Amino acid sequence: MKKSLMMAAAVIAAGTLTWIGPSGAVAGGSDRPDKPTTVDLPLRVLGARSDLLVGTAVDMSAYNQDTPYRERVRTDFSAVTAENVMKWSELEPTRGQFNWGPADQLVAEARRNGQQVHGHTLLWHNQLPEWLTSGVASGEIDSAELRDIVRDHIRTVVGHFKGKVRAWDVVNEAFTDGANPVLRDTIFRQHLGENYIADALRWANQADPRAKLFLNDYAIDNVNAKSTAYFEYAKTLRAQRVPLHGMGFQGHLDLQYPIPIDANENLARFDRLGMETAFTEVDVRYFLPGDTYKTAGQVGSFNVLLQACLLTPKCVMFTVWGFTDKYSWVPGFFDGQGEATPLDANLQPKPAYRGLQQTLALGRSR
Ligand code: 9MR
Repeated sequence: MKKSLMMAAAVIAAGTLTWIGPSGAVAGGSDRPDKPTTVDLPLRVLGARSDLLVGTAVDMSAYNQDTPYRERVRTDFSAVTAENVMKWSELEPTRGQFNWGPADQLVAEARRNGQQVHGHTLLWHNQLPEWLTSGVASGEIDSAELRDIVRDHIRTVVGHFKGKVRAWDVVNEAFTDGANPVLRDTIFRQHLGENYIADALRWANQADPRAKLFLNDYAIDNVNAKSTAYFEYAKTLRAQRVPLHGMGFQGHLDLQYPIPIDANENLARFDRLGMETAFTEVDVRYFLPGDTYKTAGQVGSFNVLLQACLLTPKCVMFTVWGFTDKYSWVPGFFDGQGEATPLDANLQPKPAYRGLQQTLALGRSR
């Protein structure tokens, strides 16, 4: 008989039911908790134990018409990102006429709910106002004028939300994909020159010196050519004392591609540069219908990114790009794909949500 079994047998023979484990520890003693740890708590509560903001993108039309949706935003999340209402086309649909309403509402309610706001986004080649793109295309807006317009846009928007937005995605999706990523050939690069990102970061920093300034992109969750291009770029900008404080990894995963198992190593190198890191737009899509394999893949994929964040000391936020399948952007953009978020279309938790709770409950490694 093994020694541990002999010990247990001896205790039972002596008339007690106390279990003495192989290490000699007594159940209920200091190295085994009396009660199982409760993990069925709101994500924001579990994240707070690790100083981690748990965020979601917010769809403001859903927010204003769907009470259970609005309640979930409040109870489960400690950070919010506007899914659309802070983009240029939404904020300034007509030149010089600002539509602050929906973004102001989001910011005010976040403050009331004790949530941080992640600002998304100042410069992006998509969702630009028509007056801007057509003006540049026709030559009516020349390079010098575009520079003034971009500078004023950044100053106006960052200034408007000064002190209320924790961090800004200053430039979104600035690099191309493929084996040799380069700065994307956007109207900003064409007309403001190679240094437009440094200029944008400086303008944003002047408008709100306390806001953390991020670059943000997709397909950079693991170590690859594109994330390495960002790493080198960030190193160069920071060596030039350009105010770049953080790197945002969107985390739009798709189960047909390899899982980014080395996301932790990828984040670690940015962390070593002294930068904040964050997952800013996480979702995990697959081809419908779902099955148990896909469910398992989704649980694992969400967790690989969350674990990478918890393993990275300055990973400040883990944000999902929508928390319910009811309003996700995925089915509208990818034919036949969906179910990419942690709650189903009835706002009921899926296994992916339970997995996030469990990983958050484990906390950061020390
Ligand atoms: O989720 C957003 C969707 O509602 C918009 O129609 C779309 C327009 O381009 O943008 C989506 O959000 C994107 C985000 O702003 C940047 N990264 C990719 C996101 C998904 O496309």
